[in-house]
Amino acid sequence: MIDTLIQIIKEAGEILKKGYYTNKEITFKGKKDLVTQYDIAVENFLKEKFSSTFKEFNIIAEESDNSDLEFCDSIIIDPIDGTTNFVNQVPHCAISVGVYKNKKPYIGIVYNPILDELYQAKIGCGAFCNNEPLKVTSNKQFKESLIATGFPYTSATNKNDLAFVIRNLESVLPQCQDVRRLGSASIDLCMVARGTYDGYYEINLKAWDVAAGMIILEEAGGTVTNMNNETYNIFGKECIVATNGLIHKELLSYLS
Ligand code: LIP
Repeated sequence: MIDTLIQIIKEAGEILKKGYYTNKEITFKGKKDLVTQYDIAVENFLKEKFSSTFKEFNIIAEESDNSDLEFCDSIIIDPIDGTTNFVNQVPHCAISVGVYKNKKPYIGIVYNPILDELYQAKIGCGAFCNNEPLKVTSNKQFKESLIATGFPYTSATNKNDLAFVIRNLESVLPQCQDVRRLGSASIDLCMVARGTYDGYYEINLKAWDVAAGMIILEEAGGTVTNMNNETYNIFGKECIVATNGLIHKELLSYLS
């Protein structure tokens, strides 16, 4: 299954790449939440190919109405994770595809066609970027850790969400090496997996932002939980905390 998925995702990457270098029609789903005709085109392409090839799976996708779908044997798609980057030609945007069987993680693929980086993992088989094995850092020192985060779109309209961002930046930033915000949750998780970042946290993510990246990170030896150090629910409105495992408890201790 994984080889066919990769082949289809690489074809979809050509649509993303074409859009990246041309003018886009932008519409707003929310005050900050953008969508372009390329998000729709990539999603439609993937849905058509996946539904004819993998008939036993239903497809949950960012730009679709998923209300009558039950999560079980599911392919979860974010056609362009990092749409604001895509619109502004910041080269951190990716097609994210997570495959779940009986609600359990099975395959994760995150493809950034601009940098031509394809991250992949299948449960029990390790994680790879362009076929090179991925491994989280072995850093135990929080003060030497590079931590990534994200700012939820809802911080424009919800004071509590904005307060969360500021409060936690105030508590994490002085304790670590530095903080990054690249604007694509799926890539952020892969960058913890490849050992670029030591940890990452963010609130209000959707299942399609994290479904694939979580599998890749866990297969690279990382740890993913919610803020209470419990199993992260991809459909819950929780804070995701994703690390190399070694700094996990310390990062959790700074978050509130
Ligand atoms: C985005 C993320 C980004 C996060 C935003 C949003 P989109 O996904 O990956 O990092 O901060 O809240 O969810 O909308 O570009 O697919």
